[in-house]
Amino acid sequence: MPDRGFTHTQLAARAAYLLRGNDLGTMTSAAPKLYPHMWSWDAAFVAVGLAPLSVERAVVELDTLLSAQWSNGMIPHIVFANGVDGYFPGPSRWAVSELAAHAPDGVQTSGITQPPVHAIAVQRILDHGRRHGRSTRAVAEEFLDRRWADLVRWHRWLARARDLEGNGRIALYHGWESGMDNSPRWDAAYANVVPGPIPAYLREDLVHVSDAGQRPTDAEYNRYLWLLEEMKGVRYNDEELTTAMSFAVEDVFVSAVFSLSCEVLAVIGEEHSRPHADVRDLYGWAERFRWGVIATTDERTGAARDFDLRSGKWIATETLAMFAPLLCGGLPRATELALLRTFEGPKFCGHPDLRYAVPPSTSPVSKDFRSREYWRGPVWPVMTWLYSWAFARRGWAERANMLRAEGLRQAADGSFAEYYEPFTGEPLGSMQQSWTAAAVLDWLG
Ligand code: 9WN
Repeated sequence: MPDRGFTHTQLAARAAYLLRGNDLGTMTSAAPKLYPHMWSWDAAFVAVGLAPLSVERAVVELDTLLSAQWSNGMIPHIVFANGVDGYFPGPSRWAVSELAAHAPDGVQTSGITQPPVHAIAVQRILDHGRRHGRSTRAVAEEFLDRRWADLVRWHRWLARARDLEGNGRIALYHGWESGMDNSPRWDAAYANVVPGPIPAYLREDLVHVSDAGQRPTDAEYNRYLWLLEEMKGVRYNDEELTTAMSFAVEDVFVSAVFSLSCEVLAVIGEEHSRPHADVRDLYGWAERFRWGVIATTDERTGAARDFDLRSGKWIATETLAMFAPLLCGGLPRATELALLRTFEGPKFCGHPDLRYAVPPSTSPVSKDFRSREYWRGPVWPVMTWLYSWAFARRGWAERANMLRAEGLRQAADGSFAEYYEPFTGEPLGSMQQSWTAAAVLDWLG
């Protein structure tokens, strides 16, 4: 039972009501005001939350996202809702329809990507499909038939276009691609981005989040937008991006997510008699990226690191990314236990001043920690969900349940905030955030 606020029954009802409220028809906005469009990894988590309510509606969510897939295989990070303004940078700033050879017809998208968590949603849809009657199960399986090739194309694009060295790590050309936009992970790489002339702009995010201290700074935004200009300069061409971008990092968290998603999809493929060659490729990528992640780790602590491709330097931070190997596995047992101890110890979930025992985005003992600033410290409930889901999958039921219980205690305030202040539990950023509601629905489903 929650220690304050809503009961689980009330919370589940409110979460379902929230997703209904954010439903634009065939897509769910990531949040009603701040993010009035579909975001790629949000859509996957939203589908996880929709699946226990309606497998049919969860399928629609992923169908909408995949209908915006680029012809090279990339799933774009934003699919813009028709006729909806209110987010910057919008379609005209990205200009992908005019510039990018691979952009889809008839739908407006951004020109970058986001973490590949979609296989998890597919798995949840199939699971819930099995639990319901024959017709619901058929909806889930028909979805898999219809979209299998697109899902494999998406994974193949990541493995080919974003792992040029073949070292099992995904390269990113924008912090937004990591989903952890202003994490201290990217500070050094961004320090080397020198913005050139940027067309004038107005930040819409600050209209919706009145305390600017909870959002990235203007200096950060200038760099974010300069990177768009660099991409536009090469018409979003995959090959040219590799040299044109002044920001290029190997993201260890995304690489671990990719490894685990490849494995999830491979297992689904085997169970549903998908082409043998696809299943073989997926297992191959799962393995390659697992070792890519493990190669970044510290021998003693097991902590994983990102890599700055421009400066040629490792990036070691005390952030959620250091736990990447816990998602995909591969560490020697003793090292894995050491990393789990760090996750559960005073640097993260076990910090004595935390309101709830859930992992903050950046460790409160890190010099980079800021308790209210976006990805520099606050707790993101959807990340608690991801780690609890991954722990359950790895066979650590008790650890998974602990995260779930603490995540639900935090959510009992009913705000479904985008992120929370770790010590006070104050909800921050956007309220009514879809993926926060989705996490709660899965936990209570
Ligand atoms: C930029 C939608 C997205 C999330 C990201 C989160 C935030 C966007 C922004 O919101 O990013 O993509 O405008 O700040 O960092 O993870 O997908 O919820």
